[in-house]
Amino acid sequence: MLKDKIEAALNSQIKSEAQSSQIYLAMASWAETQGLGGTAQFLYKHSDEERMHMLKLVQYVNERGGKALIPQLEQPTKDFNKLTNLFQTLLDHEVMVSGEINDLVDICLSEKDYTTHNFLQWYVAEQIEEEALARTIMDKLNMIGEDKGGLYLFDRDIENISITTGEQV
Ligand code: OFO
Repeated sequence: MLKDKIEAALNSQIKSEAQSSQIYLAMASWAETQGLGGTAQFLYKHSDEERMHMLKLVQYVNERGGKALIPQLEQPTKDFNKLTNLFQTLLDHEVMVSGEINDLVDICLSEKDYTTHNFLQWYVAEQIEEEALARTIMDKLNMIGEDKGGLYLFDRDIENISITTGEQV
């Protein structure tokens, strides 16, 4: 059985993962309208990935005798201006989520909930991957700058980057 404090913290993370999915969906849609088809596909996959993070939490809370709350979400920004802004926002967002996961781990330790602590290790590893991938993408974009040919190749190649491993497939 989950302690109330753990249940509340997990429910708050459910909202955060759902909001991440929504934000990346808005980014994907913006990229699609800019003719950045590869970037759009990458972000659609990223949005799905975040929904999966949310679902894992929903099912875990319910399995442990808690009640998962399906949250109301805020409308994400719809204009990202340019690719570097978009991916910087994504990187900042992932850094924030990593902080949330760390706080959750901390709560589990202070409440001596080692089962949830164990469950969260998957999220800890996932955040390392997602942050690293977002940093690699930002490095590439900073290198390309305003070069149109470079941006064309970036958009073509990003479609084949796997979100979970960050590897080219
Ligand atoms: Fe759920 O990993 Fe990104 O936010």
